[in-house]
Amino acid sequence: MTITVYGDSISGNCLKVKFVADLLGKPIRWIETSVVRKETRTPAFLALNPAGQVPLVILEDGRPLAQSNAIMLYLAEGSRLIPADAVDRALMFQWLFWEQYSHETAIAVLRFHKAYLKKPESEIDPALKPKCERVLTIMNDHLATRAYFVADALSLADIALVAYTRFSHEAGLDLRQWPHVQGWVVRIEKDLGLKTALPNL
Ligand SMILES: N[C@@H](CCC(=O)N[C@@H](CS)C(=O)NCC(=O)O)C(=O)O
Repeated sequence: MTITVYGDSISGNCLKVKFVADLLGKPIRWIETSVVRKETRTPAFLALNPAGQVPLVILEDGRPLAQSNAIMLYLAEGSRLIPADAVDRALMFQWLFWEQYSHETAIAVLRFHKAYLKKPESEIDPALKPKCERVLTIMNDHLATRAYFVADALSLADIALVAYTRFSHEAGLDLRQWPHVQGWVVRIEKDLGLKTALPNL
């Protein structure tokens, strides 16, 4: 049976689910659910996910599952996207947790405020931009000597991290300042069969 994905196509968290499903050849039924139009806050949606957030999937047996990284882990179980070695797998989790705690809360939030809520600079938390810059510097330093985040191969760590990094320009960040990150974004997009989202490439 096909799983159903409630997702918003502007959301990196939701696109992570589509990237993994497409890469592994798993069919999904996508139900477009707009965050901006508050379709995640209707009584019908809240009955499925009380957190009022996408992505949300309805699994083959009817159980709902939320949280983008949990959904990716479910879809990728037993695949090459999860390292077999225990330490490499733990390192993948390290980056997945960091992505949710430090990366998504900076780049995705700044992008949403600027590109979708169209907030003037004066209404945006001034701490967000330096936080994004620190995140990109950590990634750039890591990628200076590596093509992928973990174990020299594409893993869920790359997919989670690329989801919003490829839209950094929409948060007012120019990836030319972080050249290893820029090169890695293009590499991962290619691995995922995506046209680059980066401007001027
Ligand atoms: N940690 C969650 C974050 C989910 C999330 O923030 N979803 C946003 C879209 S990217 C949303 O549904 N926002 C609607 C709302 O909070 O009302 C995940 O990774 O799935």
